[in-house]
Amino acid sequence: MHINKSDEVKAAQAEGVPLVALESTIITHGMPYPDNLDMAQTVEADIRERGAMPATIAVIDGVLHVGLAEEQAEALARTKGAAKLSRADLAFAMARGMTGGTTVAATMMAAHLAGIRVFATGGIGGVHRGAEASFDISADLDELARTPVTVVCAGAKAILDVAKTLEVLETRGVPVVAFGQRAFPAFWSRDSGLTAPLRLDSADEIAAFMAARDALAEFAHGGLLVANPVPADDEIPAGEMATVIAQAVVEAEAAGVVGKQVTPWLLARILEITGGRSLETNIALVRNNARLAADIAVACAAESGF
Ligand code: PSU
Ligand code: MN
Repeated sequence: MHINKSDEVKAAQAEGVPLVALESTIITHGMPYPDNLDMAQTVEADIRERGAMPATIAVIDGVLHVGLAEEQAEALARTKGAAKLSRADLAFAMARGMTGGTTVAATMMAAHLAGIRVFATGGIGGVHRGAEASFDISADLDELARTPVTVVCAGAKAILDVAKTLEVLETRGVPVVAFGQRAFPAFWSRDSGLTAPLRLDSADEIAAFMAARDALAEFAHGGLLVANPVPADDEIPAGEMATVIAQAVVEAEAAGVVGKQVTPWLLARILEITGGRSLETNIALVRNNARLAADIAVACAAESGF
């Protein structure tokens, strides 16, 4: 079998317990060991605490897992040389018996296949700075346009061109909702300096929006992006991040980093430059997103009368 749901995920679906999908590139490529494992376990616990069931998605030895057992999560967090699997790579990894973390795009595909509507991550991929020359635009954006899953993130990573990322999302018809504020957040910072197109203030409001979108499902509408600002106590203000990011981006270019390596390389370099502070913020924002995603999944279940 190429696809495997964990027993816990199967039981949750049989009993109507709301589910929240989690990605795994953040485990394999987004953070160093053992912080990655710690983060993965804490985030799963956060979701359970809010009355939902986590389903971490990853490919292990060619099997697409929806829901990981503890030993599997631990092994994945320790794996050196795991692949980074986006839409284009998912079936290839399954055919070739590979092990890898799924990006936002591939996790959305797997979540939709498994009947999971809500997914929490850190920050989505987007339009890279200099994309007018490199054409480097994350497959996450196209996936959001096409696959009906609600993705809770802390905005686009500030290593990107956030304004162009919002433009592409608008062109592709993806609703972008800032949670509890007007500003579109920028991952480590609460405010990117740009206003989000839409704003909602509670999980119930988001669930109601999702239900209204379901009424238009015939038009094959895709995903919904919820941008949840990092808690104020954990943020690194945009002004401070700007110099760090600018330095990392220049260094990446000088080192000739391209393609899939760009995002992991920049995250790792920013961690070094900030002396680990960016990692603390990254963990805090993922936890914050997991809690909101769980609240949304619970609100959706109430809305649909479970
Ligand atoms: N959020 C994080 N850390 C990460 C990522 C998101 O806090 O490492 C990953 C996600 O899996 C996202 C990917 O899909 O970075 C984007 O990569 P790219 O720009 O190559 O599409
Ligand atoms: Mn890319």
